[in-house]
Amino acid sequence: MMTKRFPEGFLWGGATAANQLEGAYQEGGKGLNLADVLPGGKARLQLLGSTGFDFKIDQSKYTYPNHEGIDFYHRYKEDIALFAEMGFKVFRLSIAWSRIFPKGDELEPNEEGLAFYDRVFDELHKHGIEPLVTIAHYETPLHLTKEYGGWKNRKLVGFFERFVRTIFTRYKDKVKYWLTFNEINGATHMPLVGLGFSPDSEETRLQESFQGLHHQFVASAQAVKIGHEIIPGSQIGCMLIYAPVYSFDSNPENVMHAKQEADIFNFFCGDVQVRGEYPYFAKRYFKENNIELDIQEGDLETIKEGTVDFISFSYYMSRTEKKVKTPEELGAGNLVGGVKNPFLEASDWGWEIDPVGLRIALNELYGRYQKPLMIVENGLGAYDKVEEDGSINDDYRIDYLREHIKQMGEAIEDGVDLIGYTSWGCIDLVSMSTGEYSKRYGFIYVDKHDDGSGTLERKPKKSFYWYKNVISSNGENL
Ligand code: BGP
Repeated sequence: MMTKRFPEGFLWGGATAANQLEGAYQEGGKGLNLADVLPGGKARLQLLGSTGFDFKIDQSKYTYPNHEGIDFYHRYKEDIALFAEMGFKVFRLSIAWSRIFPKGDELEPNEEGLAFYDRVFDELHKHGIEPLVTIAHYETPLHLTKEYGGWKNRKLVGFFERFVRTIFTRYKDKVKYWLTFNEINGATHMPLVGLGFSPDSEETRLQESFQGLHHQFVASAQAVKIGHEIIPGSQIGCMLIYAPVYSFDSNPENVMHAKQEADIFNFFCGDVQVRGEYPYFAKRYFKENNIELDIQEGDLETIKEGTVDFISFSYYMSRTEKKVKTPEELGAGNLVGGVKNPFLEASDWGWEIDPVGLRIALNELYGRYQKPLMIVENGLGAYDKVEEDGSINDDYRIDYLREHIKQMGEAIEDGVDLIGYTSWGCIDLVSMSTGEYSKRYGFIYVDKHDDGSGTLERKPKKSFYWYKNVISSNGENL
């Protein structure tokens, strides 16, 4: 299919996060972080939204796949060479905060950690691949969680500032594109990974989460300001988890409910980070949910001064909402909530597949903010099978990606300024929500399994060659 829609210089690539691929969780002076205490398997899903988690590692009961990841820490050269073979223009990775500041509150950084990312960035540049760095991707140093209560505590703003100053200064000649907090608006759903704490109770969840978010808004705005000072020409973005919200039907009550859910979930954080102000609907929402924020002098000015240069987001699914849900409908929707959409099929993990929703997302975001957009996560988590001849024929993944990329082309024709696309988990890695290896997203297969077995050998899947062709034709050959 010929589209000719993608602009010259479009940033095609893939996305990852340190905790899901590096492994080497105690090497190079790294301290423990939040991901290191998350068990593998379905037990994790319950934990993510739970209250009162104790942050202990119990190897007699659970496995901890993030400890080994896919050993990118030692194999990054091989992996980057494979990304280069696909023609990646950009590679999204995160810097594990606890490699740089093992406890998070030290005054001096850990040189071994800094040197590791130097090697990775140098390797990327050797292959002409631009790094896109997430500063915080669900990796709060564990000490900051245990000692300070995570992002609820104002002190983290200062610790984070030291972290960003350190990495901006160190990598100023190597990294131009930065993202502050991964999926910042997922925080109220999953405070554990987003904010580095487990709420005291259901009653206090929103109060604690929005206070934590306020601290992240200030920290993010400070990071934008500092980044622009230290790295002239740097592009610093926010990162949202975006799921367009549909009304289940044309009942105005449901339409209004869907709109309010969209406001709170999709736009709240974006409004703060892009427009530099709390949204107009925040006041009533805070009042009705008994949320009282401790906002200190200068915070609102900082937020106003530190607005982002572009908006990045993850897109996996849409969400269908109804004001009153029957018991059968409750929990029948996606990870992000809602009810089942009768028009959509779902992945093996129940995530509804909705390519048109991506065009809607792009139009909604661009319509509201008029800032360049980048899709920094999208993809299909699926079970893959290695055939007897060693091939992996992941046509389902190709179909999924093709349909989403077509809708990106449509959105560009609609007038949306889309600058890049990094598909999630370009190499198989540990799943965030379920801690499984078997939920695979990659163009590159990694021989590693949920029971811990496997050689870690890398192997291109059929989608590897397909994506290579997509990139070399700048999105024309789908
Ligand atoms: C996003 C996270 C990623 C990632 C992805 C896929 O929410 O930013 O870290 O893993 O979702 O989710 P999962 O790994 O649970 O399939």
